[in-house]
Amino acid sequence: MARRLALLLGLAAVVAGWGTQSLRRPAARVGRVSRRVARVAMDGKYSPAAVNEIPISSSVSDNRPKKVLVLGGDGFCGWPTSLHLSDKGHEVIIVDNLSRRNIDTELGCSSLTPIATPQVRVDTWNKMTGKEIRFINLDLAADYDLFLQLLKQEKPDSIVHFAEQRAAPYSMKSSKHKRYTINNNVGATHNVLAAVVESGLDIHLVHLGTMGVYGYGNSGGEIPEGYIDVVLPGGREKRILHPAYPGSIYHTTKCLDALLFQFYVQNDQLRVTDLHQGIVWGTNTPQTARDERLVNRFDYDGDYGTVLNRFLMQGALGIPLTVYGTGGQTRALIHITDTSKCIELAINNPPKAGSPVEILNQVAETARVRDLAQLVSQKTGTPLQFVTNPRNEAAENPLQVSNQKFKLLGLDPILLDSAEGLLEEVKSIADKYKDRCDVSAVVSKSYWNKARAAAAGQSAAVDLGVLAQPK
Ligand code: NAD
Ligand code: USQ
Repeated sequence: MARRLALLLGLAAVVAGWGTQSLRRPAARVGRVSRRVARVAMDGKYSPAAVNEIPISSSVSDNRPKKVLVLGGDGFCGWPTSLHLSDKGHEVIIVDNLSRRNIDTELGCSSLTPIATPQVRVDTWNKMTGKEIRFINLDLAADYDLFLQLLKQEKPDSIVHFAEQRAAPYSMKSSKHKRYTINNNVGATHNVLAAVVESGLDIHLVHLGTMGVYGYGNSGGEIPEGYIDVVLPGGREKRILHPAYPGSIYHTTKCLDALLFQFYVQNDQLRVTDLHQGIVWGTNTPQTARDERLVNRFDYDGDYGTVLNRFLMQGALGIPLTVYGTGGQTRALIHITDTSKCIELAINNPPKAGSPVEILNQVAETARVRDLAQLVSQKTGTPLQFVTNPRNEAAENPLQVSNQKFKLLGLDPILLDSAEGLLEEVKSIADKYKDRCDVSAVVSKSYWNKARAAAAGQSAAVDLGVLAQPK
């Protein structure tokens, strides 16, 4: 009965025309040669204004092998990036407190793929390649003195900072989760900055931020890379950080991080690159695919699973595709292999000391959620299921994003249109490990506020009923 209802909902969506849009049609003009800059008029409102050429403002190309600390190197983005950097000849030291693995235990859910322990992962890679990745278990938000000691001892050229609680739904579950996310993320980032200053070393910090710091579609046009030119009251022109429009406590931590970077760069002339990354999809990279023990994490649950990977997993298992609201949310995407490549481009192009925080949009393209669902539905025959949105977000939004800086650095991003094989690969990984899937974990049980919880409560029985019966 519930399954039929889901099918009917899916069909209704298709009849309403939601499912028939081309995936590329709403996509941003990503990667144009110029970017549109918004100006704040005297009344404080944005209006699209001048077109402005912004090259990488201050970077110095430096392709020498480097010693790199990868903070959060046991995670979904950090692990493949560590392998990619090692593969390219950089010396990699992973720092991670395994909090993500502990959160799996808290949530009673684990990666769809069976990830090996950090020790097994690193040993496997080291034996296979003759290179050496080291692993250090350290809490960046708590173990300041140990981290400072590590910096002084190892003297890294670069730090890549992935080590934050990264799920928006997890950050909105309860006051406890909100407080943890703020304390962990802002605490870790500030400790890293303070330790770099105290060490006296010239270390380039590359941080993983998020597209969500900009909000989605609040720029009055294409989202520029970090900064926006405004005309202040009185007619004075100024370039400022793009205003922050976070949509969750998690996203708010990235906005707070951005202010910390701005302060430390100005006060201590640190070299900082902040990468505003879109939603990462995919699982394996050329390096993680080399051995089963190197397999990357695959989150599919309602808190940590991100939209396209969730849809591909749901499609593989015959679980109706959980489109929140109308699915009119447009978001930026990037494949995990490109994430690793972008990080290497970033560490090889550090900004000069004293120049503003270098901000790059780490995205390949944008797509609308219901179009992603439709794409997966066409591949798998699994219907869409429109469920009450647990999140407080715009039901429909356009999104245009500039990614010209990475393109200028040589990135040729993977696009969904030509990623048939990679989409198939994620689906086949989901299929391979489907016995590890806990279907009850698929539904999101995290609501942005009381009104969202109440609204979801009205339809929860239907949603749960459908998801309890995968084919
Ligand atoms: P993840 O949760 O898989 O990895 C984060 C890692 O950091 C985990 O291994 C965790 O144990 C570690 N960590 C967290 N707090 C720590 C602390 N205090 N001390 C030491 N280690 C700590 O997340 P991910 O998907 O790999 O994301 C990595 C970064 O990229 C995050 O900062 C995230 O905000 C950003 N990002 C991710 C995506 C995405 O789609 N996954 C998109 C945009 C940006
Ligand atoms: N969504 C669905 N159905 C689902 C899951 C999600 O419709 O089953 C919708 C959400 O409502 C949202 C969109 O898909 O509108 C994206 O959700 P998501 O969970 O894939 O991504 P998000 O919560 O934005 O967070 C992820 C990462 C985060 C990163 C961010 C980049 O978890 O670390 O910062 O993507 S961005 O979205 O560009 O800000």
